[in-house]
Amino acid sequence: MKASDLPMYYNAVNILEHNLTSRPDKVALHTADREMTFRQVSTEVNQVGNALKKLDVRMGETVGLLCLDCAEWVTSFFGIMKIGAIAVSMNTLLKPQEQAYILRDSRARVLIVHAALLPAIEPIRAELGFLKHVIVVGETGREGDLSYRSWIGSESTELGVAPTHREDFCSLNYSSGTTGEPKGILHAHKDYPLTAQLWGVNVLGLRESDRAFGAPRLFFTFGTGGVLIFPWFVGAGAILMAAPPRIVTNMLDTIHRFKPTILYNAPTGYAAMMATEAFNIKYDFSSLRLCVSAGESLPAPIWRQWKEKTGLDIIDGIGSTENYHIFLSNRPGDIRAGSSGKPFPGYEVKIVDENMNEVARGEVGNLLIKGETAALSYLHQYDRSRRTFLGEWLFTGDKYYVDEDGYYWHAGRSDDMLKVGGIWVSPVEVESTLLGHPAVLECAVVGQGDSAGLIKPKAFVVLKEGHTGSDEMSKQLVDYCKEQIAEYKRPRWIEFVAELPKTATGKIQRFKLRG
Ligand code: 3UK
Repeated sequence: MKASDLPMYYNAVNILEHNLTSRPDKVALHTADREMTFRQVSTEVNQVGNALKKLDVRMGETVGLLCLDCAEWVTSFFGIMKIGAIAVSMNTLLKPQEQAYILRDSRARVLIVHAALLPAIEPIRAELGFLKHVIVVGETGREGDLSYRSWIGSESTELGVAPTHREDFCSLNYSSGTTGEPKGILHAHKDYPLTAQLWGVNVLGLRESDRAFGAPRLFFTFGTGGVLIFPWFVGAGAILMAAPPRIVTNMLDTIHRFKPTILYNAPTGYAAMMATEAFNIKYDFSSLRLCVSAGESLPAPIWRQWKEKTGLDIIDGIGSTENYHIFLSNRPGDIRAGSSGKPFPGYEVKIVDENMNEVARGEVGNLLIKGETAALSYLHQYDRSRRTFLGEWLFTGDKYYVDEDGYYWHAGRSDDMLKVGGIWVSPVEVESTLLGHPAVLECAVVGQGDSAGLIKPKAFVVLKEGHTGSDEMSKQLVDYCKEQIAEYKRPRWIEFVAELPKTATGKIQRFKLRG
């Protein structure tokens, strides 16, 4: 499928509405408080769209969406898209000042916010000159704010779709950079069906009978695509959970109750489930047929332990907000544990050196990708855009190499790679080795200068329950690494910590650990 296969005037609300002819009464959304059919969702989407128009929201304008993963996130998102506006999918875990940056940068005039998240907005409202209307999902806190239910209550359930061009923008996500302000990334209507077809259908093999569930939240494109867009593209169901996925029993309870067939998570999420006593006995996993991991590389030991305990394969694929979703992936029936799999039709990839020349097979270099779903730039960030969006190619910032069989292996971020004794060491490889040790729950390896000022690997380790950090344990771990990988790659220091710093989306923030 190519972008040019879509009608020139296309609106991604089609991903919801194509279901109205074939399966209007099928349950489209399963949530703890309500179930909605495709018809019911569509009716409410129309009401949201009409209500937004009454607030004078026009094509091309942004609407902030700061909501837990509940039905209102979905109806708002599609309502915004359907009238040709741009949904700003806001990260629910950010602090007020970060939300203020996003609302200012995106210039949202209307904000739809969940009552539970009002505390992140209240302290900054006075600073937000552009923000005129606040719609609250739940009880309103303040005079002048509108409550979502009464806001849409008297609106017509009929709404024509805006004549958007397939290349018009429909969503804006802010990607938590490792340093600096978050980067606003605009995606177009075309990116939704394309990613759904290219990876969701062609690689993952989604079908109508599936039900998707995951820890990645709807504000993150890994979650929006995986849990909502791709399932609806094929008429499958979506399971939403408003409760925080970092509490692992929330995940387990939801799997048990709603019986998903597809599960999305980051590697740390899979590790957390497995660290729960008898998780696969106490909770019913029998509905699952496939699991997906992304966000960071999935170490082979986690892949193997999960397979052993659940019998399920995890499909690891690398994606990014810049590309909307996964562009390099393992696939059912063709998995190499620990790798990111292989390229698939729709995306080209290449690995280049500092001079943009392709490196030899087996050598580590910078991963570039080319495909029709890449964003065009970062909003208001000219310099960073020019370093990332290189014409047809997207500079991912990831280091990769290809093995003899054509599988791609992540070797850290451009800025995470370590030169130790003049030789590249991938912190990811050291981490993945340590994770093979039975006492290690999680770990992160960063570069630290030694007494001579030379960079060496240092490991921060979270131990599993029942193990304690000690000199003896450090020695055991280092010896273990020496056994498993080249000796120069071993960590020179081990620090035991209770937890690792992570981004809102669950990625370990190695930069915070660098000395
Ligand atoms: C890293 C991975 C190794 C990599 C994402 C799937 O993570 C997503 O988007 P972000 O913009 O981050 C992108 C960066 O994260 N990464 C992601 N997946 C993997 N590294 N193996 C992986 N499987 O550094 C990449 O450049 O937050 C993932 C779908 C949609 C997404 N937005």
